[in-house]
This record gives sequence, structure tokens and C-alpha cells, in this order.
Amino acid sequence: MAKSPEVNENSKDEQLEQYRTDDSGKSLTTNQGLKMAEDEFSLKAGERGPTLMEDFHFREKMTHFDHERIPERVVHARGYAAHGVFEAYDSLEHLTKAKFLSEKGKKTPVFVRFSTVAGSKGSAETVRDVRGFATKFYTEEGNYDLVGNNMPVFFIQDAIKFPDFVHAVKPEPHNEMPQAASAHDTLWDFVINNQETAHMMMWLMSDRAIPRSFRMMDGFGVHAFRFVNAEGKSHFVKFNWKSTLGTHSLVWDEAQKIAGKDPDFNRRDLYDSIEQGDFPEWELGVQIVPEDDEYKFDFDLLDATKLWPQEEIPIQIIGKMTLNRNVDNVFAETEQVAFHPGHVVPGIDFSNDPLLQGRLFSYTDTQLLRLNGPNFHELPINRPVCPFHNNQRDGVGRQTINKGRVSYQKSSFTNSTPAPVSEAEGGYSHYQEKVDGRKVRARSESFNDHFSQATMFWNSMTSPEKEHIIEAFSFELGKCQESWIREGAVEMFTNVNLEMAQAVAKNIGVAPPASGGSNVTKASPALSLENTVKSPATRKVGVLIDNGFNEEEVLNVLKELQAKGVQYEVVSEMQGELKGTGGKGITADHTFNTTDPVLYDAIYAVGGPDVSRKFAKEAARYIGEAFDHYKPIGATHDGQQWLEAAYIENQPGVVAATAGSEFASSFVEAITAHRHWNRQID
Ligand code: HDD
Repeated sequence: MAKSPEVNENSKDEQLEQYRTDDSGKSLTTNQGLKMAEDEFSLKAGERGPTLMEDFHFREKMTHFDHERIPERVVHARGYAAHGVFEAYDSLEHLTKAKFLSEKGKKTPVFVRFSTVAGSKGSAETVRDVRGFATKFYTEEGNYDLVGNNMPVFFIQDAIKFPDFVHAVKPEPHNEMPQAASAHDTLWDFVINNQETAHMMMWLMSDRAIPRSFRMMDGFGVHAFRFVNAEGKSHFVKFNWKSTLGTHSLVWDEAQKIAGKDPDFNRRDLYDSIEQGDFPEWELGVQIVPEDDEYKFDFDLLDATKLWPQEEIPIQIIGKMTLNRNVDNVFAETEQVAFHPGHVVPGIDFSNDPLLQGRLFSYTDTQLLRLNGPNFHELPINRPVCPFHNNQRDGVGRQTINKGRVSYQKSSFTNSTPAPVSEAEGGYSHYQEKVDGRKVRARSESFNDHFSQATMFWNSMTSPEKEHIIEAFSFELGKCQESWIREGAVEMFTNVNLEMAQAVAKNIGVAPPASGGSNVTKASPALSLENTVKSPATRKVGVLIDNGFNEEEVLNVLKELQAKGVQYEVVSEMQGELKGTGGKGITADHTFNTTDPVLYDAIYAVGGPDVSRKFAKEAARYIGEAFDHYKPIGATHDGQQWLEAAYIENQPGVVAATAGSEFASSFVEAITAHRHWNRQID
């Protein structure tokens, strides 16, 4: 048997190194390597004369610039990526022959791109949307792409509807509005006319659609895939990424404000964390269903609008992914990476999910346009770390120089052409599922229940989460101009829950339904964000400080925050050095102007004895806004006056004290809780 090439966690980095170049301090040349003596002035006939055609340097520079842009992705255009490593916890050989899962401790390089779906490449990141979560594993057997989202279900059941769905959610074509938003008539018209969207719309209206950070969301492969082991035995499998920091969200008002204050909020968070060495981590979990159990559930395993409740089909954790390196060049890596659910390795195969089946066509097709031809696999970021050989030739931008005369099968020239290898030698062969049926354009009966799991999702939410869903529906439908769309949506979502539909109806001027509703009582507690991991690590506190602050105490508190992994930025009226009571300094990173309360997880108000009116006003604004967004607020000494002024000193998550160390631990506890929903806001 041919020996597999050695792949370790550095294999991709080492491969990319061949393509990296550092231009700094080098002589400027044309693309032909010609050193140039001048780069600021075009060649002219006289100093005030016309530019000459002869100016090859001008022409080359301008032509390259004119061609710098490529088509953005038709969906998931706005994205950000990083490199990392996946480590298998144990051998999974009993389930799959995939080599990257075959050995305890085995490390495989990965590249992960996170994205929003609807917005264009330059759109804001904290919009209400699904987030893409696409992972490329560079394995010794070729690239394996797990192209998932941060929600475990999808809008539609059959890929043929994907162009319709995307046309409906994108900005409306007659006026190209609204950007990166689902709150408009065409999306909701699509929803009420395609009721299979019900479950996914519940997720989209939930807090999951406004993640606090790419690092604080889970990922899902969505479809049922297959694991196939060396004996040829197949199991259905669903993939789940679980963030070790838990799943946490913004609140809607905050998300909208961040979109203006820092449209790069999510990418900045990812980039900074990696630069600071706070490497984001996810555990990979699988849900396994033996073939014989295919029909055992009250939903169809092949239906992508259904999740597999963890309580029924438990998640087995099989490995961990760590993102530990930012890209060197966003275009070369993040923009040119080409994912495809059909990039599989032996041991991973497909189910007949009609959404997945259609995806298997669409992804290569879209790269042909986006990356301008069939050689995109040669781009450094897309190259497998194992060798690849076949008889495909030529095409735009071809880089490989294939030697020899023979580029066809079969040939009698000795040892001339790459030959297929047997399964035993690692050759991919498709799982031999027996299929029997008539050719029909139809939906399986078993795909027809569009509401039970939508109700299960609702039943699994806590009261604040339900409140947020009602508010999200009210916002989105409230933006729809056609009253029949609002009415249609209320009617449709009455099937999920009557009280929910009534509450939404009242908010959007629709007659609340008097009856109807669902009798589904099932819940899946794992779906509530209240049950997620909670950690203070990498949370960011805005510290409001003025000169004369209580030095000993503040510096101690900050030290304790840091010890728990909490980060902070100092905010004041002016940038630069501020002096404490004992003369020690602290540097203000920001003024009230250059940052904003929505950009912090918590506020720590310290102030000083002689704050100006402007400082006091801004501090009150920071605290008020943090309070309205349910964020932890801490205040010591002079800072406490603002809590009193706002009558919030005894509210949940508001920590005020004069005694230093006790304060720090209570404040960290409040930060760990993420948000304090049981506050009296009005
Ligand atoms: Fe898709 C991109 C995830 C259904 C067609 N999709 C794309 C990306 C992600 C997903 C994460 C961005 C990849 C990147 O960062 O480059 N898509 C999903 C999930 C789906 C799904 C989880 C349902 C379970 N997609 C889906 C369908 C079709 C497509 C049904 C068409 C039949 N998706 C595409 C695409 C994109 C894409 C048009 C745009 C850019 C690209 O592929 O490379 O082909």
C-alpha cells in the first residue's frame, strides 16, 4: 500500500511560504522585473504635454489596477478567515476511514472563513443574519471542506429553490435596498409562500442571528452526511462545532449601533484575539445514526429544515480546532479560498438530502466565475498539502507544468499516465447505497411537517429569549410595507405558537389571531443560550477614568480582571497619560469620541474627584447605554455617583463598592454572566 505523505499542523504554512513575498525595502520593478527610475510621473511629450502611448510602465500599472476586482461571492460575500489546526481526540476508525480522524492526537492544518450571508462585501458585520462557518481541512488524503453555518437548519428543503430564496433576501432589485437585512417585503413574501422556512426563521429571529463574536458561536454542517468505515459500513452523521467560550449574542439595538460605530466589529474581534494569543477554539462533535435507524425519528433525517435534538441523538466530541494565525493577505487567502461541500476524503460521503445534492453542483460552478476558470485549485490557499495528479490540462492561469506526452486514459506508453488506485490503497469510491425510485419532481411526504420543530425551538427558549424573538419579528415585519405580508406572517407563525403570534400581531397593527397554535410540547434545553458555557475570558471592559483616580484600588481591580482573562481599554476625555492619587499613570486608549459603549462587554466607572461636566455627561451616557443593553456595570469611589444618579445601583449586574478585591470578584462574576436580563429597563 502506498505510504501517505506526512502531514502535520505546519504543512500548509510551509507550503504557503513558497508563495509569500516581502516587498519592503526592495527596488521597484515592473512585473517583468525591470527596475524603474521613476514611479510618480507618467511619460509625457513635454512637461505640460500629453502622456505617451509608449509609457509601458503607466500602462502596466493602470491595467493591473483596472482589473483588481473579482466578482464577490453571490452569498457570503462579507467574510473573514484565519488559519489553525484540528486535533483528533481519539481514533474514529470504527465509524470512518478518514485518516485525519483515525488517530488520537493527529493534527491537521485548517483554514476557516466566517461570513454573513446576505450583505455585500463591504457591508456591516453585526446585521441580523445567518453566519457562515466554512472549514477547510488540509488532510493527507486531500482537502476536506465542512461548509456549514452557525445555525443547524436551513430555509429551504430543495436546492432548486436556493436562487429564489437568495433573490428574495438580497436587496430588492428595483432600488437595491435594504443592504444586508432581511427586514423587507420580498423576503417575508417568500417566507409566507414557502412555509418550510418556519423553523429557520425562528432561528433567524432569535439571538443566534446577532452573535457577539465569531469566536462565540457554534457551527453546524446542517445536512446528514455519511461516515463509512474500512468494512464499508455506513452511519449517518451530523457535524457540530462547539465554541469553548460558549454561544453569546448582542442585543438588537446594540447590534444596529455597532454596525455604524464599527462595521468591522466581528473581524476586528477575531483578528485581535489571534494577534493577542487568545486563540479561539471549537470542539468538533458528531451525532451518529446507524443506517438501520433511518426511519426511527419523527422527522426525516434528509430534511435540512430539521435538527437532530441532542437529547435524542447525543453529540460525541471527537476533536478540537484552534485558530492561531491570521492571514498575511486577505485577498490572496480569504477572498480566493474556494469551499465546496463536495470536497471530501475517503470515509466521508453524502446523504440524499436534496439541498446537499444541489450544493454539490453549485460550489464549483460559482468558483469558475469568481476565480475565472478551472485552475482555482492551484491558488496557494486552495492547494491540497498532498500531491495531486490527473489528466486535466490547460485553462486560464494554469501554473502546473505537466511533463510528458500523455494526458489521457488509457495509454500503452509505459507508466505514462496517473492511474486510479484501489479503495484499499486509498482510492475514493462512493458508498454503494441502493436507490430505487421513479423520476419525479416532488417533495417527500416525510418533509411536510414545517412547524413541529419550529415550536420545539420556541418551547426551548427562556422568557428573555422569547421576548427577543417577538421583538425581532415585530421589527422585521414592521419594516414590511404590504399589510398582506404582515397578516400572512402572523397567520403562518400562529402555527408555531399562538401567544407569540398574538404579541407580534399587536405590535405590527395586525388583528391578533383568536385561536390556533400548536400542541407540540417537546423542548430541547440545549437550544437555549442560557445553558451555554459562560466565561469571562477575552471579554472587553471600558474603564472610564479621569485624573486623580484612586490609584491603588483601580490598578488592583485591573490586575484582577486581567488575571481572569478579561481585557480592558481606558476611556477618558482626552487621550494620553492620566495621573492617579499616588502619581502613578495610566494611559487613556480612547476618548469618549473614538469609542462607544456598544463596543464593550461591560463598563467600569472610576471617574475622578474633579471631572468636567462633559466627562460626567459622557460617563452617564456610557453607563446608561450599557445598562439598557443588560451589560455588567461596575463602579468604585467617584464612579458610583453615576449609578445613583441613574437610580440603577441595586439592579442585577450592577456592582458598586468601595472595597477593592471583593468588588473585583463580584464584577468578574457579573461579566461571566454575559447579560443581566432581569433588569428593570424602563
Ligand atoms: Fe452555500 C457559499 C454554507 C446552502 C450555494 N455557503 C457558502 C458559504 C457558506 C455556505 C459558509 C461561504 C463559503 C466561503 O466562506 O467561501 N450554504 C451553506 C449552508 C447551506 C448552504 C450551511 C445549507 C445547509 N449554498 C446552499 C445551497 C446552494 C448554495 C442550497 C445552492 C444550491 N453557497 C452557495 C454558493 C456559494 C455559497 C453560491 C457562494 C460563494 C461560494 O459558494 O463559494 O455556491
